[in-house]
Amino acid sequence: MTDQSGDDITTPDRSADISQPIETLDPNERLKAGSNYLRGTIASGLTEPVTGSVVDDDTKLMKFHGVYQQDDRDLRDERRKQKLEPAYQFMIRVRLAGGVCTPDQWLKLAGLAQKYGGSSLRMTTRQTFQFHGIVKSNLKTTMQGINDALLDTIAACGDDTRGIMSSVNPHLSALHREVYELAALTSDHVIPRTRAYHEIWLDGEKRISSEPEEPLYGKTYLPRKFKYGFAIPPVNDIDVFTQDVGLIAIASGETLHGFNVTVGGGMGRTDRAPATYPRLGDVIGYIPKERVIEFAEAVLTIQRDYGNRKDRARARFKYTIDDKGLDWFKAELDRRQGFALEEARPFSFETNGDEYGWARGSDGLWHYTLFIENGRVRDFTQRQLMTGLCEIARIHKGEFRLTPNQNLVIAKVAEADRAHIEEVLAAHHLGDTMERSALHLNSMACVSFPTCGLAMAESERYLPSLLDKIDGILENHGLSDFPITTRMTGCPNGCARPYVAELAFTGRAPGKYNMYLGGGVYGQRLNRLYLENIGEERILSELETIIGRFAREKLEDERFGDFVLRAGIVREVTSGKDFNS
Ligand code: SRM
Ligand code: SF4
Repeated sequence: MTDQSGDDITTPDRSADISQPIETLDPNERLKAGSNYLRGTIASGLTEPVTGSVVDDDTKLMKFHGVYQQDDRDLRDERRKQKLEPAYQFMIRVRLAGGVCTPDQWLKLAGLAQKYGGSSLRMTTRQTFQFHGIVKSNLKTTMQGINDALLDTIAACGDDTRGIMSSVNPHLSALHREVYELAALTSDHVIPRTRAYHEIWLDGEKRISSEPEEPLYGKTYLPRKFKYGFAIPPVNDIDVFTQDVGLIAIASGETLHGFNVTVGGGMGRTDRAPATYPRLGDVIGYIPKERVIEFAEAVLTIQRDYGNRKDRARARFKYTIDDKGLDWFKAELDRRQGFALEEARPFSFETNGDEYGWARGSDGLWHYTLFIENGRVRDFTQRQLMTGLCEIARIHKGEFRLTPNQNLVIAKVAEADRAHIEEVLAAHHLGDTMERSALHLNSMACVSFPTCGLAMAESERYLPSLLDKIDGILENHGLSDFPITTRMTGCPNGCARPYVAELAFTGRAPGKYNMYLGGGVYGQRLNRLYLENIGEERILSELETIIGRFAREKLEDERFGDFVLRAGIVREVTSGKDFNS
């Protein structure tokens, strides 16, 4: 079999351990192998005027370039009735390791959103920006605008290494800077090398070279998405145990020594498919900081070579770990990286939430963490988030950091500039967001309707009103403003990392959710399914009873997630496989 460039694709290059003929693998493997390193027919499809969409194969390849084809689901039925094609549009996800951007980049991205993306930017649970609603004719211009902001969207989606996360809170310091820089370096090292991105989106020249185009990935890239995250104890804001690969900083004060490493985390699952489950990563050892890149590359190549390429539902790294076993994995890792892991060092986490308001860093600069409900930046009637944050970007001399909880840190503010920032926050009622209850401040919802093609129930547009009602229950039981980590997703895929929340809801059908209880407050424990497929009335009546008991029986300082286990309301989940039992 040959691809568009005439090369043999029967055996993917560099994937030495894939012995099966490609015909026996998942069709996506054939697509990748035959795509001429992610080019497909994307370039010509963009100029096809008859439809607002691109052909199916190209929608899959575009993901590797950070672009998703979607349609406005609010308009689906109406357009179907009118015999029109769906209202096709595209989502673009920026690659922003560690969520750091400059005020100038903020202004450029906001400008693009205002022009092409419905005047809205979405900050994601992995610390980056998404544009929604970009029509095909504006796609290339928007991608070029992102490039003008000195950013790209390479590997923001697709079967490759996704956006790399890095802890933000509580106090930015030299340690945070060093860890962030390692995260950014790792991201640059593990993204695809194909020139396709530059050729298609930036009109880059086609270069003829005898060098392999994808020395790390080969033609078939990875079996599935692959996620790294760097955490800095005591804050587990990135939910390190949910990452395919986690690195937990081990430091003395501001001096970084290295990282404990975790493997095999992940949230995605499918309802009624017991072979799929969320799993927490295992801490397998320690590496000195100088070894991060070697480690990151070695893990990636193991998944490249041994990940399941026949069944996409079981293609994530967590299943490779469970199927092959941790001992096998560790031996293979040592062999590939050429050094043995050291024994893991002691560490402890206290929270996975954000600390709001002003905090002073070790260098004397100030950082303001602003609550942005579900990461949505636009002008609301009460609060002009888009306008206000752009005004801040115009006067701000430091940087912005997007948090893993969908919030924003206005970082590195000099003492002398604080008052000015506060004035702008007040003028646009942005600080008012901090007056939300602890329940809101500890919540996250995924995007879901109207853009997500996989959504089964509302999430971002619904969670705030549900939280108001739960706040009412807390108040009735004398627990006003009690923090409960609450997360909602519109389907079981887990984009807001619901399976580690104290209280979680995942969409089953319009207005219906599975309800989960018992996650840990620093992301250390999976929760358990409590009730399936229930609507708001039942959710509230169940919570009325459980929160009532919690108010009466809770121990001093006991958190809700711990209480539901102690009280026997749900059984503790002991492993990913146990999640479905
Ligand atoms: Fe996600 C697919 C949104 C973080 C697990 N995710 C999607 C898609 C692209 C739907 C699709 O495939 O058509 C969603 C686009 C919705 C839209 O309209 O924007 C989507 N995921 C998001 C974001 C934007 C949610 C948010 O509200 O912020 C997050 C973007 C992160 C980023 O910047 O890269 C997002 N997704 C996550 C996370 C959380 C994380 O990584 O920390 C997870 C769970 C962790 C994990 O990967 O296990 C996650 N998304 C999924 C899955 C399930 C994967 C699996 O193992 O089964 C899918 C579906 C898939 O890949 O087939 C998915
Ligand atoms: Fe879409 Fe489901 Fe992810 Fe929500 S959890 S954004 S509904 S894929």
